Amino acid sequence: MGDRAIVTCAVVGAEVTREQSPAIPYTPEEIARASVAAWRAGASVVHLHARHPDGRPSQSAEHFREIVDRIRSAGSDVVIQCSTGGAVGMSVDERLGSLVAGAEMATLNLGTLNFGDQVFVNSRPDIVRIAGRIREKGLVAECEIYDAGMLETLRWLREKGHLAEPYHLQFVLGVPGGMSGTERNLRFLVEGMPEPAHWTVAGIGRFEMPMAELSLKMGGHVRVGLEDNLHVAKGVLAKGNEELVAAAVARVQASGRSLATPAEARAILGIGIGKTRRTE
Ligand code: KMH
Ligand code: ZN
Repeated sequence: MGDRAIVTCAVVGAEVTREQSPAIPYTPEEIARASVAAWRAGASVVHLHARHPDGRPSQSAEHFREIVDRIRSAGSDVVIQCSTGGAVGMSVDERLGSLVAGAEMATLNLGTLNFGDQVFVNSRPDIVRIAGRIREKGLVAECEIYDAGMLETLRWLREKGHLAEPYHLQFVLGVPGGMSGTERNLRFLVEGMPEPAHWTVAGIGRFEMPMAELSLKMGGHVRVGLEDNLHVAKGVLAKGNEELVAAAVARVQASGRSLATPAEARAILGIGIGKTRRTE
């Protein structure tokens, strides 16, 4: 399955608003519909955040439960990954609300960084606590890495036994305050992984598609979606997540690799049928 490429769609995030793009989904129904559209376009994993109906970020279990149930009721077998990052300023307790029944993966942010004009706080005790909860719930962790020092935290977590197998890395490049989306940075990070792991890249804003192309060339996977980038071309808003997924799928095809189905993504990422426990 070495040539299979996983496309993840980050459908909404916590920051982007409908004032910036009318395509941003807010309600659980809209987020589920956007997720199913992304899956139909070729995404095998969806990265989920939730919102209150007025657009404010939410990590409420009730919202996540409704999104997950609606995705499954629509007949989609997409891999469901829930954010434990939430939004800047949320407490760890609040952030952990997303780990509901039906989630298969969860993000684990490996450090504190400036996030635009704000600070996204992930102290080492916070990370250990979130990693513990992900492990308890039988979910597969995706470690979010925004800066080189976070690879040292990854190494430390592994040495101390805080991070269970399987885990998977995501390099998030282009957040103002983190490493930028350059070839040099991605190669440096991939070479610095403590041991071989599956990895993917989320290029933020204009870095989205160049990083997707580079990742595909280097053997990595790809994340796109409105959480990371609103545009399909300079000054042209995407009509929906599915347009960004379609652009990523075209790049997978152009790279000579094949698109992983959700079942293949589960096999690659070590998400076992029946292994992921119900969480409530
Ligand atoms: N909203 C960002 C502050 C994650 O999903 O785990 C954090 C974030 C990362 O989006
Ligand atoms: Zn996110």
